[in-house]
Amino acid sequence: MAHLLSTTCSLDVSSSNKLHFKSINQCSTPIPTSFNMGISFSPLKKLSLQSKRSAKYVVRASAVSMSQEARTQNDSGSQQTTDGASTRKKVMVIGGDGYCGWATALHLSNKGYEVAIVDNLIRRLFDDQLGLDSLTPISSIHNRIRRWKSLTGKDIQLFVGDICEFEFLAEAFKSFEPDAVVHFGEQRSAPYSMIDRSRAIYTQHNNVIGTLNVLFAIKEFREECHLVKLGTMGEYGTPNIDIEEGYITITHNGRTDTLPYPKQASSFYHLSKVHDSHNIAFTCKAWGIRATDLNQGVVYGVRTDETAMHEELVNRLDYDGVFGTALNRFCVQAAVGHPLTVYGKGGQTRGYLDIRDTVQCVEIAIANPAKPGEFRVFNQFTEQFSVNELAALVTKAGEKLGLEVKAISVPNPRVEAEEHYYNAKHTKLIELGLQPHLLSDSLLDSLLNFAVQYKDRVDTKQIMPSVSWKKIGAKPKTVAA
Ligand code: NAD
Ligand code: USQ
Repeated sequence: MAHLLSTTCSLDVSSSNKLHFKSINQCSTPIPTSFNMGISFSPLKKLSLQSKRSAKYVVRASAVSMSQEARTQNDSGSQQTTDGASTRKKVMVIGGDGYCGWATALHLSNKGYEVAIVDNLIRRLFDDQLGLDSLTPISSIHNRIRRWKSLTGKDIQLFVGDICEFEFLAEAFKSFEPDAVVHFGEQRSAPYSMIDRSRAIYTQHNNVIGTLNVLFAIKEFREECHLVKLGTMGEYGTPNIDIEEGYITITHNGRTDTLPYPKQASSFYHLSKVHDSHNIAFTCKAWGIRATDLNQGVVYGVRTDETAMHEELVNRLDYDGVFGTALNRFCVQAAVGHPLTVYGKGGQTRGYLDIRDTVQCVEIAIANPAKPGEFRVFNQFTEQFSVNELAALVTKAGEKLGLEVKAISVPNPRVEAEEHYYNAKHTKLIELGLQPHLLSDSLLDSLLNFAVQYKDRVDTKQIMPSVSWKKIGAKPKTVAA
């Protein structure tokens, strides 16, 4: 049986890809000098095998009672009970150790929500397996949470485990009793899902089964719980018509209906999100689940009010060719004097948003829940840019800081349209009160300065893209460190 992992746990994985939690203050993840990623690789299997073998997991909820909590002035996480009393809304953040999830967990905690993080820490293991690292040094999840408590007096509960294991998730649900679940806990890199067959299968299994388990957990244990699911703008692809928010009204042979907007995803990762959306929509209809699918664009930035409070709260920033996303990569490339890597013609246009808006959008979705049975879709981005436009903006900002920046076109490792129409609607979150942080010169300056601050940590070998959409095969991809 899978269990909830306490801060005093001891976890051992006896294989070449080792993950040890030796003590509460020390998390060591030895990187093998070389390994065959395919044959030995199955993060899912390894973690579940581990949970069956080990008797060291214990259940430990670390919440303190409300009276012990230091409340902040900006509390917005409370709700009225039927007898008029005020209680704090409980939000479970699945994937709360990741890039979007960590920033969101702290933001919600700061706003007065009672927060629990659920995460199996697999993202940290991917880095070790591929020999990658965040630009910023990130503390262990335990130290992060302890630091947050010492700075604010606020507790965040931690459940370490895999949501693909229903027993684990069920225990976490029964123990925490969430009013809302924010689900970030997926394998989220398109290139990772295109490395080889085992990564493709892992991605779809992890994402689709994990989400199905969340839906079953809500049905079984918390019927009223609002699911806020992170989807992606990439579910829509790049159609030659305007992209609507989730649904489109079509008249065909004289009859009219409002239907889910057509999906044309372009990686096994993006396809997993499409399947998630269908499963969620179906369970809203069949079981009355209330859900919001946040079709998020590409996120950039690293600082939020909360993560800026202490170096142990600093968020991860990926710049490598597998997990790094466009604008974050370009800023790091500019900082180290690497040419900006525009794939192909650079006309690829996507929706983008500042990570400060990710946390704001999630808060807005939680504060304005979907109705029972409603499958609500919001397009979560604030501006759209082509890759060439991003490169031009970073070049200009870099020159202002005295950096010599140039962009090059590299052969596109992906299969995607490089010149296309793109006009995606994104009004629903604005209508609910989103106040966007738009990409500005000052923001680019600060992002670039941030990248410069950590540039000694950059491994320039990780910058060029290494995963080809066309060359993916069943054969396990071998990587030597
Ligand atoms: P991330 O990889 O940094 O974080 C994901 C977290 O989920 C990790 O901490 C990982 O350990 C955890 N996780 C994965 N599978 C799990 C499982 N089975 N059980 C428990 N925990 C699990 O990713 P991110 O950039 O924070 O993205 C979060 C979500 O937002 C993803 O669903 C992604 O698809 C979506 N999204 C991200 C972006 C972006 O630009 N980063 C843009 C659009 C949508
Ligand atoms: N690109 C370049 N050069 C680079 C990196 C990317 O030209 O160095 C191009 C890509 O080819 C693509 C575009 O920039 O056309 C965006 O790529 P990306 O790597 O920034 O983003 P993507 O792979 O789409 O994935 C990211 C997140 C994913 C999320 C998605 C939102 O990793 O979790 O779902 O953004 S969206 O793009 O809207 O689907």
